[in-house]
Amino acid sequence: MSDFKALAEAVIKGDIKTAMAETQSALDAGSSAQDILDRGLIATMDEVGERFSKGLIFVPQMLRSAKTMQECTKLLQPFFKEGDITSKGRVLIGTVKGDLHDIGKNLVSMMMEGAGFTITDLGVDVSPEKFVQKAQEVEPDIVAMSALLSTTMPAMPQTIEALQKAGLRDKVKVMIGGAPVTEKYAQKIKADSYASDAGSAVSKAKKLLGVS
Ligand code: B12
Repeated sequence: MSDFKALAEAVIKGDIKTAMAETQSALDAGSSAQDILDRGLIATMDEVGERFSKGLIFVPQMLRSAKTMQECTKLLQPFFKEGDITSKGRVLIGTVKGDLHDIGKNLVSMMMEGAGFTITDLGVDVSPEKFVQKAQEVEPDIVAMSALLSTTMPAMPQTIEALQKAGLRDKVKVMIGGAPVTEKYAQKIKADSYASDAGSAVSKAKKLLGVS
């Protein structure tokens, strides 16, 4: 992370102006958007999480760092577009009930949109009923769920069950992710796919739908 030290410090401090200027100057200096995202921003959010675990910072600081990261991400967004493409499929995405973390979910949406998927983003704290209701409306190819808390992960199988009860389970592929989620958990709850990051979410989504 050493190349992005000033950016990391600004994200940790929640200094939006400096962090955005550092992101822009890294782009101007030729760093790739992917590298800035992975080594500059996501790695720093891990550091923020560790500081929170150790009691060195609290929720307001974590929130400020999150806001700073999100503003920097907006500068990177144009670099993740794959060019002129027809829709590769429809994705309905949301952070599950009880969970307010949306940075990872937003990155997945952004990368998928850039790769040509049509995204309907339900936001955060999305109940199983809401997923079902919107799935009936937009008829997605993929229902994608994000969870960052071990306490909210059970909302994933609850949503899958709700899709099943509504007669939708055979019509959609279910994809899950988020820091505490694992491949093993995906298998256990009978999700169709799991991805550990936004880049592999795109390749796995393409694989699920058999598109390139
Ligand atoms: C920022 C943050 C917050 C912010 C969120 C702001 C926002 N708009 O998102 C705020 C301050 C609101 C917050 C609140 C809380 N948080 Co918090 N938070 C974090 C922090 C520091 C960073 C999360 C993040 O954005 N990471 C960066 C993104 C890019 O990574 P990501 O989300 O993992 O996403 C990537 C992959 O997982 C994957 N992915 C994600 N979603 C999906 C979905 C699909 C379909 C796929 C395929 C892939 C995928 O792709 C993404 C991109 O590569 C983490 C620490 C950490 N290291 O995760 C703690 C952390 C998640 N929080 C934690 C806790 C405890 C809380 C609170 C309970 C604190 C409190 N006492 O109030 C509350 C809960 C609020 C709630 N009900 O949700 C714990 C969770 C512990 C656990 N395992 O349950 C963590 C791990 C911190 C810690 N070390 O203790 N938090």
